Amino acid sequence: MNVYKPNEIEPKWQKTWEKNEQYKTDTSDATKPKYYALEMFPYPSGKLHMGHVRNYSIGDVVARFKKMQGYNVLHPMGWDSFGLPAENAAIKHGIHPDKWTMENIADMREQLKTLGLSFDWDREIATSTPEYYKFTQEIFLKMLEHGFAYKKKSFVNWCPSCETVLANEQVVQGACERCDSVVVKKDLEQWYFKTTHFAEELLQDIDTLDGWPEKVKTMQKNWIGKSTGAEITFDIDGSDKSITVFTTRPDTTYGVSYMVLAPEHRLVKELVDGTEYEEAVDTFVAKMHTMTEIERTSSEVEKEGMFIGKHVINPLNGKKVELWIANYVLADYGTGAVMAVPAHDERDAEFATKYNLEVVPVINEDNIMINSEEFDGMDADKAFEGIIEKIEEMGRGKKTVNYRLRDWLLSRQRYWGCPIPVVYCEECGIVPEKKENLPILLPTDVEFTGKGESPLTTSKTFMNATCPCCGKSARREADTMDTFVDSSWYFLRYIDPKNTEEPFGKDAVNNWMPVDQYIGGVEHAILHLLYSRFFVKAFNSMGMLDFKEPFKNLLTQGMVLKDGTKMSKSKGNVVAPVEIIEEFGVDTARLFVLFAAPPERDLEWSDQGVEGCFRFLNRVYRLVDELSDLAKVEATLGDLTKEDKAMRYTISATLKKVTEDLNEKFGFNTAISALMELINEMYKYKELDNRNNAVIKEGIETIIAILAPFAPHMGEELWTMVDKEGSVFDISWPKYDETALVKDEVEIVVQVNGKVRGKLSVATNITKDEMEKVAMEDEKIKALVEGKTIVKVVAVPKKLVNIVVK
Ligand code: ANZ
Ligand code: ZN
Repeated sequence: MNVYKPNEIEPKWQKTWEKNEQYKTDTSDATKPKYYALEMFPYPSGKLHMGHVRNYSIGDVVARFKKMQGYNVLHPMGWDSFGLPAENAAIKHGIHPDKWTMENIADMREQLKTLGLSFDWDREIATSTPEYYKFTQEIFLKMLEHGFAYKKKSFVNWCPSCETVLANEQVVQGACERCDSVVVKKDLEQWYFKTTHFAEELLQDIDTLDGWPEKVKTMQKNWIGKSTGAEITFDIDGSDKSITVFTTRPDTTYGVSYMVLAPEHRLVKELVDGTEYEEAVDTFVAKMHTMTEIERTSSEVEKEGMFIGKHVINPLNGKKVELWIANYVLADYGTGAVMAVPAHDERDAEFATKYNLEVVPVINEDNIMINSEEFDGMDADKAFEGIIEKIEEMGRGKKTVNYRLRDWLLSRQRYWGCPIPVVYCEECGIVPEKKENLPILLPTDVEFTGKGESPLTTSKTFMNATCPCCGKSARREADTMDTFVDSSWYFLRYIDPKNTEEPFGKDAVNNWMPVDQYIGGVEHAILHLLYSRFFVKAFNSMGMLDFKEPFKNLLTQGMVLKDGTKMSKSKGNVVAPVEIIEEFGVDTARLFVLFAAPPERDLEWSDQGVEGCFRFLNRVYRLVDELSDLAKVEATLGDLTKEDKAMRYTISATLKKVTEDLNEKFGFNTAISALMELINEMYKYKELDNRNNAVIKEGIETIIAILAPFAPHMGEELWTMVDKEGSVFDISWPKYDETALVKDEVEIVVQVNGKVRGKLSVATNITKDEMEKVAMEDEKIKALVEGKTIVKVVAVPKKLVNIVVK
């Protein structure tokens, strides 16, 4: 008798796989259909956590299952290795970010390898290596060339603690996503990607993503936030200047009783300069900069504003109304200006009440226009179109759509990111680096103080550059790219990781994209997924590839919780994967995270659950060990007893269920519980005196194949225990025997006056009459109906017979 020793068999199989290059993918092999399985690559923090174990275990089952189903599977892994923690380590411990990062990668790679994942390590990439960021820079230059990257000055989100700007997407409820500090607005010149160029496509194409969770699609739609309305231009009284507003309610234009500019609106300063309002406006604007967007627009917060001494003229009725600035109007939405209609807008109403401003209703309760000149009496919906037409005829505006989506602010005042490959030349202005000069390497003579400007400005070797255009000395761009730039194209690089000429070969990515299954945390539902979709659309429009969406199917896995909250260092409720692996082996850890909850749900950690999985694996091991001699020899089915048929039914039904669960809906937990039942049935069946060797063999082989994707080390071990050659992952996923699924007997229920009185086994194909006859002949039923009048008998095939008596 052998004993299950995961600590012996797991390292053994990992070595064998590595030696045999078991998971190396030949992407040029077109004899099999392709399958690209991808898990979001990790930031190399140095420590593997349970979230990783869950994410990669899910992906590994998918990859192994698809391989066994005959696909050419690509399953790569790499590192999202630029980022702030490395720089903070440099500031704190004086260790260079590159060294810190590379050591962490080495550590984490070793930890990942103990999980027995089927990654093709030959394709490993790290975004902080010059081999990779050379192409991130090349992509930036391409974007610049095509007008998809540009520089502009505007009010941007500034995190005072990280001392860097943040993209809108990185501000969560007015706070820095990373450090939680309150984000303030700063007027700075920054680099942007033109995500808004694809706003409509990004929105429309969401409907093609059938394999994405609805909730993620909704989040993306809301983030893009399309609203339809009009832009209307109001002249400023006594000036040649005008102000354009964006409104979703052109039908209310006759009801405008004042206008509001965002305090940061470019015109404000100009309009009040040298007037009696100047000082008060400056104070007000300064105060606004200390408030977050959330604070400013929250319905809880009191509306606040001031008149700035000017009036604007309503183009429709010539009415002069006051011009105000207020906290509730944002600079970067629409045009940063609002035509206020307190009769029909709640925010305006609140403001008008506070400051005693006029309220002019223009639509009555029946949705009919009033106080609107020639539109009076018209349905408001019709007036919506009518007023837009009139404004367009007058040349005072147009129908327009507005998106909440902003361009992606990509520059960061950080060191540990991809340098932006441009220089500033006094003669030539902003000049892109020449492609042959890439990569622009990060310098090593940098001081990390955590204060002030971008650390790159402290490096003389870096800052002093030559203008690629005129050859004179120039200053290099000191900002680096947001790390989301790195992760917006890594899935393409995996397909062609050794390409030294270009980021990726066009044919290669056309053949292998989209990713068939992408798996990662729901926290990336907006940022990373939207940016990656934008990159693919930009690449497509630049002719670099032919498809439009990167990820065909998306699974967003839930969190790993302990005692009801997310495992985290700060809460002190972390279970380290290594502890579990040392005690029970990695197959147990994998089985637990796959079994304890459906993948998209949160998973509550349970020590008993882990022990249960360990016991289950032991039970499988003992079963196979005991029956291995039988499973080794050839046998024929021959005549089958009722028990043989029942066992074969369970084997095939389990296989069918597991296949369906894995194919369609990530039913890992239900697949595993079906396997558990099969094991129970096998334990009973093997005790029979007249057990059939061929059935035993079929059962054992099926069990091993089903178990293998979940517990791959044990799968391989059991496979050799039954004398099979080669890897269990080189076999085809077994096909279930349809004929075994046809039961020739079913159990039916017999009722008397609706009460269940007995169960009978009958042939599946008997008629209703025969069913009734069998029921009436049953001894127990006979006794129950004796001496009574039979009113009627109802038979439902394969289900029941009901006898009504009086
Ligand atoms: C007049 C009006 C009348 C409005 C009415 C609404 C109701 P969504 O749907 O989110 O796109 N708005 C425009 N720009 C703004 C800004 N920068 N900051 C704050 N509010 C702004 O909202 C569009 C509406 O929000 C616009 O339509 C405008 O107010 C306001 F009965 O114009 B409305
Ligand atoms: Zn120059």
